[in-house]
Amino acid sequence: MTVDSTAARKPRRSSSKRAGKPAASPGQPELVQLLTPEGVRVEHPDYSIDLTPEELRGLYRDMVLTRRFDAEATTLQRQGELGLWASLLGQEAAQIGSGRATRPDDYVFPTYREHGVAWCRGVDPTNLLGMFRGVNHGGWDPNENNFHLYTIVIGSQALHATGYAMGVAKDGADSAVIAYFGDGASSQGDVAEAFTFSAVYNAPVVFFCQNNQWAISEPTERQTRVPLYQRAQGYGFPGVRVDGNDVLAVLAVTKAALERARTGQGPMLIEAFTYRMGAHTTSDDPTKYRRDEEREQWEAKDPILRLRAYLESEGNADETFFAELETEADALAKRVRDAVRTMPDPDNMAIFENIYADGHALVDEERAQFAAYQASFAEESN
Ligand SMILES: Cc1ncc(C[n+]2csc(CCOP(=O)(O)OP(=O)(O)O)c2C)c(N)n1
Ligand SMILES: [Mg+2]
Repeated sequence: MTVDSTAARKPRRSSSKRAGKPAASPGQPELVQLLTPEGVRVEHPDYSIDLTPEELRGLYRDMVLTRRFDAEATTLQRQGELGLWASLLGQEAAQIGSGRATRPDDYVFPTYREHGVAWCRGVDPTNLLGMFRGVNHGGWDPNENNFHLYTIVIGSQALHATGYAMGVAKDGADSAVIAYFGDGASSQGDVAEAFTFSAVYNAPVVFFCQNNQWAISEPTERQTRVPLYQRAQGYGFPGVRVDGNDVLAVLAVTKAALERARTGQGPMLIEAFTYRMGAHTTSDDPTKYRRDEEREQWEAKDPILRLRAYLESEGNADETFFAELETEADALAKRVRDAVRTMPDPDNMAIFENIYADGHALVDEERAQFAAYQASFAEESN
């Protein structure tokens, strides 16, 4: 799906600000919302935000470029250039809103799907692709942008983030840490342990759970009998559910949570209620376990469409802006394609590097075995 074809819809209602109770789906608890799916600006008693037209356009640009990058990566996988890709389609607001809430000195622990957060942290998108092409184990220096390497072991980064945050507190620094994980990860012991430790040590960490409704083929009702954000209460820190497709609400809520952490008020859990519009990864076929109607319902809540509707109805972005952004997205897509196709293959022996800081006898033995194995091919061909 290209950005422009999805973003062309017009707002369905006037966008004048109105105060009122935030919307909730039937049978679901209320969630923090500042922009309705129709692009109408609403107020929330606990969370407010006041952005300039330029800042609003900036958030829109971030989401459009991230979606385009993601679409390009999916296509590259289909063309055999990547081994695998985990798409963020539908989760742009959750990631851009929270990513833009962080300060450069904050530290971010992502899963494998946080391409939008990486974008906000300043990690070059092409660097995200090396691991998925199988030419490196990460592709960026975590300390350059305070953005840790992608973590595949579900939930483990919640503990890494908690330990890091405890260190931040011991250093007396006023930065915060944010850990991303999914609804499925919330069932992991590591996440429960992270909640316990962070609460007891009052660690400056924000737990950002993107509830995208699915953990591969398992729906959220297989993970929990209570709304996920309510779990925080049992550990002794606040939890909040935010409309994860509303970039303004996510930004406001995450800023507040990070500020709490920075000012010594301890951890907080944010449940960003969103939807994984695509497959779990390119190896997955969601038509085997979920209905098209479900996806269609969520398409009506598209994070990019609603911000576009708001920008247009307020006269804060014109056709030139949207056209230039499309050109910029095309250029980004081309840059990504060119970068992937020209990524050098790693040296065969590189796999033995960076395992132990000071080396290890077993690794040395394996390296020697592998070198001999490779040399045997040269002998055969002689
Ligand atoms: C410890 C561990 N168990 C199982 C897996 C296999 N696995 C990969 S992704 C995934 C589902 C994760 O779902 P969720 O946390 O909701 O994140 P999402 O993929 O939806 O963003 C599982 C079970 C894994 N990577 N690590
Ligand atoms: Mg999930």
